[in-house]
Amino acid sequence: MRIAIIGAGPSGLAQLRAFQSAQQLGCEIPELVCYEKQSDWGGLWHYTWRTGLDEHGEPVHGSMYRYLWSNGPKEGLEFADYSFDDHFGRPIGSYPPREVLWDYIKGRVEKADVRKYIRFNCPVRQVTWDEQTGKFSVTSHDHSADVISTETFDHVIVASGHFSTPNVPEFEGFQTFNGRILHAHDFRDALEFKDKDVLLVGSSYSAEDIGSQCYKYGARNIITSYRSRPMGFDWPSNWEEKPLLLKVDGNTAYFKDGSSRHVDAIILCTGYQHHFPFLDESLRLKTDNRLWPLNLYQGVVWENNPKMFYLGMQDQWFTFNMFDAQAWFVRDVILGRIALPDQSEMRRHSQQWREREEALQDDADMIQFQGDYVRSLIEQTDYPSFDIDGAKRIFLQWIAHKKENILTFRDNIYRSVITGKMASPHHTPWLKAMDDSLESYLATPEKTEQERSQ
Ligand code: FAD
Ligand code: NA7
Repeated sequence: MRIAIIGAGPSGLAQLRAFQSAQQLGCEIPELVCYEKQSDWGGLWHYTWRTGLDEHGEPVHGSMYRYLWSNGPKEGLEFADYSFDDHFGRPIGSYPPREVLWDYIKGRVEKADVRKYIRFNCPVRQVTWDEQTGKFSVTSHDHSADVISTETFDHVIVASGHFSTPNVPEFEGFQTFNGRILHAHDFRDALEFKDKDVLLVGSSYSAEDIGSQCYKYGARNIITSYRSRPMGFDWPSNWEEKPLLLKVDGNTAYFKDGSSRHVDAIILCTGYQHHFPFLDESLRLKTDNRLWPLNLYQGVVWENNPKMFYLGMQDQWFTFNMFDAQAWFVRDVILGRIALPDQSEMRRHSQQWREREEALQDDADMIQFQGDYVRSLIEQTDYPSFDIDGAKRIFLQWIAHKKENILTFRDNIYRSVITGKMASPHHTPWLKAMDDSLESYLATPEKTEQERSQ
């Protein structure tokens, strides 16, 4: 049996680790081929300075930026089979920078020795299903050898992420705006906006975090413009929230409430599209960014052809641990340990989750919902069980800490639901921590003081 996994980000790596853990326990596993279009693993957590097209002319996958720190507590995403303490050998803060999380992701899969399954610089171009043979054809472009080839597989697992293809609306006057307009996907370095008046369109994670980066690195004024509702945090004096942008004229932006402001740059924090240009129409998931996309039984099995699976396609409160729960479930379906019901039962089951999703009122409901989903998956496999209610409580504390102060919430620490141990406060408050490197983050307070005096 041959399995194709598309993408070696946290989701694809969870799938490799899931199979390897079964093998470790003596199970014979199928042949695994993981296609990865980037030159290294870690998905979005593998930072790139590039924007637009990559070195091979492929659309750049990366949407992360310099100085990005985890926007949620690490205790909410910790792997149940590989704790932060296992990796770092000591407690660290609760909101580590990107490079630290990338290091953690890599630590588990290096230990599991699964890199050998990955073909890097190898984007998948096309996936088709042959009813006659009951197999998938996967065409990929190996840029290292510059060869396009097609191979057949019994199962395909799509783990290509959904925060890479930007949703880019246009507003009146953009054609003649006297400044830079970019989408969050192409944002890399907040220092570019030092001393500038920056307008961010959108009112979700990207607007909140890129705005905070711009504030931290010296933007003059920040305006965030919302379509549905304001974020409502207690912003610093040079940050204001406005209703939707109507148009720009020269360097003046006009808003729905009749007000206008001077702006030097516009960053569209308007979300991303689920985009699968490599999938045949019959296999293609179509959804917006939400907690329960339809047509995915248990959130992962493609109901129209249950030999195909998707990982990580939901909007995310839980991340790495949810991808693990999904990957273990998919593995067990493939290994024949979990039997799938017929299509009508799969649809009925998904519809029940969708109806529950549609009734969710607030963040607490959403966290509860996704926590219940993760639990329901874990109960069906041997993925190590963990205190999901504890993780949910940490998410609620996180929301409260953000409400208290959006610029200092990252200085809080939480107790791990995996080890039971408390995180350790970072040596420098987030607002003052300008260097986000792994080296600086892991330096002891004494050492950083010493370094500062040198
Ligand atoms: P990705 O990380 O997107 O990985 C998908 C992989 O598939 C990539 O390596 C890509 O190159 C590969 N791929 C895509 N298409 C192809 C193809 N055709 N052929 C071969 N390979 C392909 N989550 C958190 O938990 N905490 C955070 O602080 C956080 N911050 C975020 C900040 C930003 C700006 C963004 C955009 C997301 C953030 N996330 C955060 C959420 C993030 O989506 C997840 O943490 C995680 O990266 C999702 O993993 P994934 O493997 O599903 O997708
Ligand atoms: P999200 O969470 O999908 O949010 C997208 C935001 O963009 C949301 O506020 C939308 O408003 C807004 N939006 C979308 N289209 C428009 C238009 N046409 N006009 C105005 N506003 C619009 O994406 P993010 O990038 O913030 O976060 C995605 C991930 O990246 C997340 O996991 C983070 O960890 C990092 P709405 O509320 O729908 O009216």
